[in-house]
Amino acid sequence: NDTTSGKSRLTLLGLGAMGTALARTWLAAGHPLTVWNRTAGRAEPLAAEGATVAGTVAEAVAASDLVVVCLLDDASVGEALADADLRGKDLVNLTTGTPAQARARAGWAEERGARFLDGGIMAVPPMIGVPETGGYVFYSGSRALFDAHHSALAVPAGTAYVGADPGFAALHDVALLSAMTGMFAGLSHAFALIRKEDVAPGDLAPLLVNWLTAMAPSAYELADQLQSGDYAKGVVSNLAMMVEGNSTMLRTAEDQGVGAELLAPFMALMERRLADGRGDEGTAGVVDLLTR
Ligand code: FVH
Repeated sequence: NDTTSGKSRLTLLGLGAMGTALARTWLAAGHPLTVWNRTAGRAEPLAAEGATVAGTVAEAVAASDLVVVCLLDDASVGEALADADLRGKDLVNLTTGTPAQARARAGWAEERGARFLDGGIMAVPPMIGVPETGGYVFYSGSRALFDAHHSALAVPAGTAYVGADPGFAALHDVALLSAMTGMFAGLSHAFALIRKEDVAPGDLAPLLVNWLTAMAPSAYELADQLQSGDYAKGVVSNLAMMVEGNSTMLRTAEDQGVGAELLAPFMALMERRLADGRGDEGTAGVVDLLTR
């Protein structure tokens, strides 16, 4: 802890859009903050706001026990910290990566004498420091590190510790991002369907939001089926009915001059499961087909 402010001192490496947003929240909360960025000019506004700017990574790492890294990707983390002395440090990596990269980075940090915590940020920069937006960070790895620094880690966004396995934060992060990607694909297809019609995208948007919000709790139904092994449990709309509906969606796409490439892969998996005689189930069987 800093003796004057009572707030813990920390170092942040990386002042891109996300790093800068994080830095501002720690400064605003009174945490003594040392920052470093590869392109030094990006640190200047933060110096004016009270950050100490380190000229080198070594200097930045030496300044604090808690070192937070928010760089472009895992390779840039390895590059930036290649020669840093991490002995006795608590390293928190908020750089997006795969679970395998996080596990390897944890081993790498521990070999260098540091405790390691990985983080997956479920927020975009404008959500940082604005609790009402609901942004938060998944953390996994050293529980002792998470507990020791929780008050500082909780400043930019909410925190959710998801386990000692350092890969779990990235796993949860990527699972949520993958679901979001499916939603973006569905939205793209829906807007393409109305593109040449007298329907304003702005009029369709609230209908899409309401419909997707109403359908989102199906995640609970899927989870219950996957956990129980009973893929027909509680099914209201079964696969046989849904595959029939798919042909209407595909015919409409064709009539509207819209490509089916976003819908087709998922529909093909539903048809395979139906062909296996699973017409009374929902879509849980697709998860089995995807699992290699
Ligand atoms: N921005 C977002 O919406 C998302 C939200 C969810 C989480 N992501 C992840 O956060 C990491 C950082 O993202 P960012 O938005 O800050 O990214 P940039 O603005 O592009 O800044 C990149 C920083 O990384 C530095 N950098 C790149 N390569 C190296 C390297 N080899 N050695 C040292 N530093 C490097 C770069 O430095 P510079 O270009 O200014 O010199 C920036 O500081 C990221 O994992 C997102 O996926 C953000």
